[in-house]
Amino acid sequence: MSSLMNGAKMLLECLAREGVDCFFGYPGGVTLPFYDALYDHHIRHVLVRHEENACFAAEGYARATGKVGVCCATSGPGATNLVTGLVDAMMDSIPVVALTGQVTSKLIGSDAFQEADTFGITRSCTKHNYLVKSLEDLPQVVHEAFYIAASGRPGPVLVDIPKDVFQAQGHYAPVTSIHLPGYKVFTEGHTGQIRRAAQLIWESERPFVYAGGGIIAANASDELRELVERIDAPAVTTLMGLGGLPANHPNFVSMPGMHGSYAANMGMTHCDVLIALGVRFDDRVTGRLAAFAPHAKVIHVDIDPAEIGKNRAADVPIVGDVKRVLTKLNKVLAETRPERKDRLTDARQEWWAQIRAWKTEHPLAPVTSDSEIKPQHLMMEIDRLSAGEAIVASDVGQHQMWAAQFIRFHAPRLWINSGGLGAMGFGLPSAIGAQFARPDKLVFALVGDGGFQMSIPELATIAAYGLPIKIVVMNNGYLGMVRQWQELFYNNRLSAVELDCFPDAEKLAGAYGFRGRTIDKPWELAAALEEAVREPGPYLLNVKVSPFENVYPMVPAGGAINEMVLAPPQPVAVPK
Ligand SMILES: Cc1ncc(C[n+]2csc(CCOP(=O)(O)OP(=O)(O)O)c2C)c(N)n1
Repeated sequence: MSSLMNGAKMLLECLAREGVDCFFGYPGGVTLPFYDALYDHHIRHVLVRHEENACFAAEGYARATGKVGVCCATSGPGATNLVTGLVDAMMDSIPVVALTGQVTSKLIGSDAFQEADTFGITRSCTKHNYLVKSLEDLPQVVHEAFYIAASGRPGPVLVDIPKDVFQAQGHYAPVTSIHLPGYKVFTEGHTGQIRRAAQLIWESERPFVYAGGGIIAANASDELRELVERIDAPAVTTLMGLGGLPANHPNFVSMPGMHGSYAANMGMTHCDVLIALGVRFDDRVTGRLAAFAPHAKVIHVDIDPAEIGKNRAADVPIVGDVKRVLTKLNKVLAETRPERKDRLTDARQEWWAQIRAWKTEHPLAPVTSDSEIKPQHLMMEIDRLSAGEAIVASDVGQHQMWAAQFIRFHAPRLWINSGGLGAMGFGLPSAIGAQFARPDKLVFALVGDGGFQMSIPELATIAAYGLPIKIVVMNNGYLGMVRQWQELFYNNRLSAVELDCFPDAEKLAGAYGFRGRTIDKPWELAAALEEAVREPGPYLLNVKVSPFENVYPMVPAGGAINEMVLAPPQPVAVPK
């Protein structure tokens, strides 16, 4: 039997047994006993400057490693500040355990100081949540929370712990098994459906692979690569799936969807078999659903049965872990590979010729200027310096889309962004989490001038821990993505989008004790980024880019994905 300990120490014991090496949080009244126990514990606590950023940092850690990210907040305002991060983790299926303090059990429901109904508030934005009723329940609950967060379709789990539970004394009894009736994870995939999928693939003239964040979550990149090579199909990876197939792989087309490439969207539209792997047919990918992949039979593999048929009916539905399903599918494909001397061979060659033609007709073309820094130019320079290997944690907006288009990722877990929720303020704190998770990696925090100002307090965290993050602000002086929509769809009536005050980057960084600089000339860009990368510590590079550049291609809201606007309208030449 273990020694007598209080709930706070017991919680730390549980975290240690779950392999937690660091977590992100902010203390308060009811978590005092926990922070007291932490005082001489080996697990590293990272003090962020806002609880929302604790959750985003935990996500950054989880996204960079695949391990569960952990964050912690006090009751009331601390807990409610976590909500955006929890929704974000829920939307993107990121394994996070959030620990919150709660007022003493006997005060619950009395409108006590800093009481909030955290359990009720977070019910719909967590995969599961708990209010711990007694110390005896604590270890079981915490280990269950980690199990639920990481298993099946990953997601956030919140554990709300009243102050008296932290203070109560008891013995830690190791939890040897997790038994959750009603929580079933189907990992294997139906053998018959896998065989049907293989048959459909071999009969297909125009197969197309549509791979998403599920590939990253399931660590299924190798299996995905084997599949595309085995069937020699073109493949796209979604915003959430970038890096799931190396960007320099010959079968990789690019990202599909609202700001996807012409070839990716045309491939989706004209394929006859769509192999959808760990995706959820998000509206930003499908555009108008009725017009999405109209000729395709759909094979849909997902661990979450609720995703199958949610937006698009599947002809071959396969519920399972995409890694295990692909392992089996690859085996069946190897066994059933037909001898090919028929019309299918010609059809497949024509399909590849068509894909290549689409790629060359409308490539994601580099855009540069002699007088101003084009956003695309900035992304191409980051791409050059990262060489497919750096972590890029992005915020939300135009810069995020240009980054997704132009920065190439050669491995999973390098591209970190808020996909489903699109939460501004995500970039900087998620970079912090990623840098703690991967101290060996070059980490860029790529942010807009809007999102940067939402998370600016975290400069203190970066400075305090000396994190060598390269903060690159793509500064267009506007809430760029909203300005783009106002220009294109609201007669250019720019309403509340101008960011007319931005701090001096050198002074701002200097105030925190690290280096910063502003540039606005294209010839300064390469050297300035190189200088930032060479700097052993953090660096803030404020890059002033053309203010009115728009992201293209663009599928207008409600449009079909083959109805892309490829470039800005050209001015009509007036005859002399
Ligand atoms: C928390 C939050 N508030 C508002 C929005 C709506 N929104 C989406 S993109 C965007 C503009 C972002 O501007 P900026 O950070 O400067 O990046 P840019 O688009 O210029 O690259 C806004 C306001 C959001 N996504 N998240």
